[in-house]
Amino acid sequence: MNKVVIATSNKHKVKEINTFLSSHKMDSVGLNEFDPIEPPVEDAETFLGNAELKALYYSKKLEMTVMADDSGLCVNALKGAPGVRSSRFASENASDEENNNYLLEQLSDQKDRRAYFQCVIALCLPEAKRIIFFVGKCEGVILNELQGAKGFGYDPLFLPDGASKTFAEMTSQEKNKISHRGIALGGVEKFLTFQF
Ligand code: ITT
Repeated sequence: MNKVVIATSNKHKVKEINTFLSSHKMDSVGLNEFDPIEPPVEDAETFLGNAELKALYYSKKLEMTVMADDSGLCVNALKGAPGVRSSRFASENASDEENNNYLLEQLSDQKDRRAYFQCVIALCLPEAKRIIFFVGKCEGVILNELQGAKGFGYDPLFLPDGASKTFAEMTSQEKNKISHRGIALGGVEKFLTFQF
């Protein structure tokens, strides 16, 4: 297997994926090592649809094996929102801080704080004309206030089941052990290191 392109423009995802791949001795390259590519419009209604469109888009442009991640937070009391709209929950170009504050507002009178993160990784193998999906889910609760300064997105509000600290209080290694992304990456690793 040649190098895998990590096809995301989110530097926090790159960090988590690189942490995982380097500790599993797998070779990867980021989009920053190529001429700039305009990101695709993510207009699918599911994580799987968006992961697929990103993987196909970058694999066509680069003609290499490409891995794309689509992920987000699904909150029970909000009927699964923000879901695929996680990065633009408060508004189209919202910051993480605005999204977190908006989420707290939406949940201000809610007793049910259960939520989960979902991740779909699409691996596109151009030479085999195949696309393979890997999924990961992490369940937990949304806290009443931000806790921790690491990570990104909704990490400071998310306390995973069985953990004593939020994702934003964990190192990338700690987060990868239990996170939606870490679980999906475990599937990618098993697949890529399988001896055909
Ligand atoms: P790419 O499409 O280029 O990969 P993106 O940031 O737009 O980058 P997504 O469309 O998958 O990626 O949106 C992911 C959003 O979901 C992200 O901005 C966060 O708000 C949230 N999210 C996903 N995984 C997360 C995690 O591990 N921790 C916290 N928030 C996360």
